[in-house]
Amino acid sequence: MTLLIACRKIKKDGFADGLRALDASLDVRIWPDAGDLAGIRYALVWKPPEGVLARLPGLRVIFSIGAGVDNVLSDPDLPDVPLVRFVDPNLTMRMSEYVCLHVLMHHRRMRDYGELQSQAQWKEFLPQPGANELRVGVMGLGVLGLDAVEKLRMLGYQLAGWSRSQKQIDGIECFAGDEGLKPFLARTDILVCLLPHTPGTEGMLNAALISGLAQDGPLPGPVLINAGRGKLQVEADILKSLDDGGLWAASLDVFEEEPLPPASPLWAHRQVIITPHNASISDDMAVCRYVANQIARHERGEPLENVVDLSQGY
Ligand code: NDP
Ligand code: OXD
Repeated sequence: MTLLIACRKIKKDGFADGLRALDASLDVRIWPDAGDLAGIRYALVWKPPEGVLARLPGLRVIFSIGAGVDNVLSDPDLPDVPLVRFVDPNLTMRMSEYVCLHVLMHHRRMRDYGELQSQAQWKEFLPQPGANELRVGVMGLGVLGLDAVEKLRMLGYQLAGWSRSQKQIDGIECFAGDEGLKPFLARTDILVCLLPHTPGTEGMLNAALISGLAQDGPLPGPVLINAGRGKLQVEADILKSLDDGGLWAASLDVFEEEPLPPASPLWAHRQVIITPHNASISDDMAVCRYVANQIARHERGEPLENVVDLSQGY
């Protein structure tokens, strides 16, 4: 059995070594040293070079190294075989850590205290409401969003979630679809985005959406936390909203263009926390175990897990 690793911009050797160690019968190749293309049955990809997958006539399954698959679906010549995305407890746990950390950073005003510390200023009192007075809204109630709301709930926040299909989750106010968006935003002080990038979500974190957020919350203004995808956000609108008070603060892990260009005004904005698309990075060995397990399932004739719905794009 042959598996091809076809990735741009990330190290591949760890995946190759890990897969070989887990399954000695697997012939692992790394693009462009692919050998005979006809024998390749599986592909493991992240931003695969366009057109490569279409050149593999025996391809049965594509595995995405990430939970998000926009980087694979953007290949105009993507072959018609199942695309399996990465779902893993370690990835989920780390995303929830990021979400809780950043909700707390803004709630407990750590940017402001950091600035006061840099001026050696002892100022005990900046208004900090209790978690139970703050309304957090999570966009995307999939694998990552559901875990994040569970963990935020333990901290005591008032929680709501928004997704494409209606959900029912104990203790979480659930909104869905276009009609649910307005009321969801109107009750949200801290907005967390864990949505995939699809034609339906592109550009939605824009001025219109920001202006729908609650303006009567206990913080100086609404907060945006985006760890979904950068193509959802309109950075010019976010900057403008930060400057005119439509937003009080933001944590951004993903950007319209990555790496975020040095000239972006987001870098220097006092109320913005920037992380370099590392809210939750897929662990190499966890990916290898996941892929080896899925291949074994497939070879036994069992259904693959976490197959992407190509009609929805996630
Ligand atoms: P899932 O596919 O499990 O969940 C996606 C959620 O988004 C679902 O609840 C879905 O609704 C909802 N959704 C999709 N489209 C729409 C829409 N048009 N309107 C409303 N809701 C919508 O994905 P995961 O939770 O596993 O991952 C989410 C995203 O997180 C990934 O696609 C990736 O972009 C990003 N990510 C970022 C990382 C980082 O380090 N920054 C790391 C890993 C992932 P429904 O439930 O109705 O289907
Ligand atoms: C992912 C990511 O989609 O790392 O897993 O962004």
